[in-house]
Amino acid sequence: MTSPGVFQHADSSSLRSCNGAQDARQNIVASLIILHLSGATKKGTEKQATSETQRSVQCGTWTKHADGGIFTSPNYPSKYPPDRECIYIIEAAPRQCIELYFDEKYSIEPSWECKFDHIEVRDGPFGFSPIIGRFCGQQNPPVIKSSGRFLWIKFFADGELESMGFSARYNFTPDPDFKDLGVLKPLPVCEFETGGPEGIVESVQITKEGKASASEAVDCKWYIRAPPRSKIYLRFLDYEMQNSNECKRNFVAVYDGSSAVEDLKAKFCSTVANDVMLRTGLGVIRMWADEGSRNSRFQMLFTSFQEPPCEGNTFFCHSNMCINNTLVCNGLQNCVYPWDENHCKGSRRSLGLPY
Ligand SMILES: [Ca+2]
Ligand SMILES: [Ca+2]
Repeated sequence: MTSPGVFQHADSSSLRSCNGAQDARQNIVASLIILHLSGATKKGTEKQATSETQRSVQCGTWTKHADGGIFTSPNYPSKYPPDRECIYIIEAAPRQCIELYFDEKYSIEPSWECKFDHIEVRDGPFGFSPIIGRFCGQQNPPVIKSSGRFLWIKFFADGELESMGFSARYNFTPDPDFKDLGVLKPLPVCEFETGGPEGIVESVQITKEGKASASEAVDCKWYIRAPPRSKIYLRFLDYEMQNSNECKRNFVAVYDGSSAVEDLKAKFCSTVANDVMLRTGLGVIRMWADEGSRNSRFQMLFTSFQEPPCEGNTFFCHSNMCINNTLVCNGLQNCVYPWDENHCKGSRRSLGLPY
């Protein structure tokens, strides 16, 4: 199976769902997120791409195109520069998959198992998602199909010997896992805003606040804003997915800093969900549930905290958290360990008092 310059770990089972989905190719809105501007382009904007190529020097900037198209290695079709690592993430709309083609002129410094320059493609949104293949040399990679809504692509160039690079084209196809469900109906708008020293976000808000009926598929987001200079700690009080381990049908995701895919911090769809410590003061909780998963539920306590040294009106959690004094002995565990609820003598009024 392995030919020189094409070092593949293709797991056919993980790619099963998008095979045979070539029919009914639709022009679906989705986005390409590029961690590196060099050579980034899309259909019909090649001139703009040239100026982008000249302007950007290092990897690390995100950009998004709503209508898809193509992207290339830096300076393509001229030689790519040395010492580059560029991450591209392609995101399809719900119930769509991605097809990726490397069908233009292609050349990447060849090496044994592509240990030097290479393209690495993974089936998901992360650098730890299942690997589809690693490619280098003169032979174009094969057509690549995602099993879900994301592909993660890394282009790596080491310090010496450069080549022409690649130009990749992508489009979207319906996910056959959902073919019996037909076209996804437009989802109801479902967003919540909250904040303060603590609070609870929970799935029952969806129907209680009239965002969706109990039989509609939902894609809901809760935006949690901490006070200035604070970060957010999230603790699950309740969590159960109706269709456990079927992440395409139901999940709860946590984003840290924005609701963009690059800020995705954790995604839960199995039988357990872990507490999450955010690095920023903006947390986004997202719940996706299809029509047959509306019994999926979660309840989450958020606590805003500052880093020590703790100021006057805050309580030291004995971990790296200072929480608002009002959260001591309030009946909810706000600290990672229940220091704020110890020695309370069963009374909220013991706040600050010695026994
Ligand atoms: Ca090289
Ligand atoms: Ca508490």
